[in-house]
Amino acid sequence: MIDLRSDTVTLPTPRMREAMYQAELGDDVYGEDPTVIRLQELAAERLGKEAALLVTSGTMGNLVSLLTHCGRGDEVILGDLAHIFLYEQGGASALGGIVLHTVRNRPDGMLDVADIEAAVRDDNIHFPRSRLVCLENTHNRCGGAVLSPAQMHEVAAVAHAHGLRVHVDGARIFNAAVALNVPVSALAAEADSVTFCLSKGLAAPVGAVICGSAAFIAEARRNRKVLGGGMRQAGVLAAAGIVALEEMVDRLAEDHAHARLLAEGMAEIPGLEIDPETVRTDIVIFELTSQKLTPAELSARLRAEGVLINPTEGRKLRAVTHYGISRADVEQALATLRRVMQSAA
Ligand code: TLP
Repeated sequence: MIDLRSDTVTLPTPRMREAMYQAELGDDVYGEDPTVIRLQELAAERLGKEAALLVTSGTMGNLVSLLTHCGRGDEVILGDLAHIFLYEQGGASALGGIVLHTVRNRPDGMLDVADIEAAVRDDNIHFPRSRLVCLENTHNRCGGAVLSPAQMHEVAAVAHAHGLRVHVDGARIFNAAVALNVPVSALAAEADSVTFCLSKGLAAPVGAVICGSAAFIAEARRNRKVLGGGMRQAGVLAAAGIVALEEMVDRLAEDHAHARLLAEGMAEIPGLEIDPETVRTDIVIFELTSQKLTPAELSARLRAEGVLINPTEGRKLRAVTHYGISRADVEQALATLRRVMQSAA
């Protein structure tokens, strides 16, 4: 199977498995797991923050961050295509009583600062209190779109001017840094908190890390615990995370090149539409313009031929390249797509 459903399907590298086997362990709820401590220090250093906290998933990282920034009835301003809004069960509202106030997401993943300013509430007894602005970098539903340090600055400046904090869902922030050729700390500089995932393109089996000030992380640790996310000998997981940060960041450029190749090939196939120029990282969202079959049917036919690509919304499908996908896999996936589309024509 050529599995292009997500970069979450990556398996740990041999070096990760070895590091997991060798990992020095302790009870992390007591703060005594040396490998977790090492991962958290490394993550904080890479992101340019004071402290960091290992959590089980990107979803938990975002939820813990929102619970830490906001009280019940407080409001978060975020894009209407944000993962936090679309794909996290509204957890911040369900569990934290937090109000999600969406503004339009531009196709390039950016939010208009005028929309953010218009969404900020005045001090009025009738209104929820605006507390936080969330950005997503790279942006999943916007096809892996990348926000530059200047764009992050633009949003952070407006948020901070109104006394709001900024959280970055940086599930794939290392992809953004590699695509832009900037240090990841440049993308995190003005954020009050950032979550990034170890278990996507970086190929670790489990985990995400929240980075922020020491005071913020101390409070986040309490919120992680109440959600049941206090892990004990988590160093077995953190060991793979350390390898992910030390060895798997630079190679993301390969995934980006493969995604571009895939998009260029798709652009040549009648019945499919994509502008390869918009593909900057590992995510390729393309449109099935042929009415001869539905995205679900195309996905099923591809599966029967050994290629996994999931529909997203409307007539769109998403393919994601990763550590488990070679250039030959991309070529084979394209040949299969061409054949399936031709037989449907
Ligand atoms: N995204 C997954 C699915 O949930 C759609 C994927 O396959 O892309 N933020 C962003 C931007 C994400 O793309 C994801 C995962 C998360 C947060 C949540 O991470 P996990 O899956 O670790 O909870």
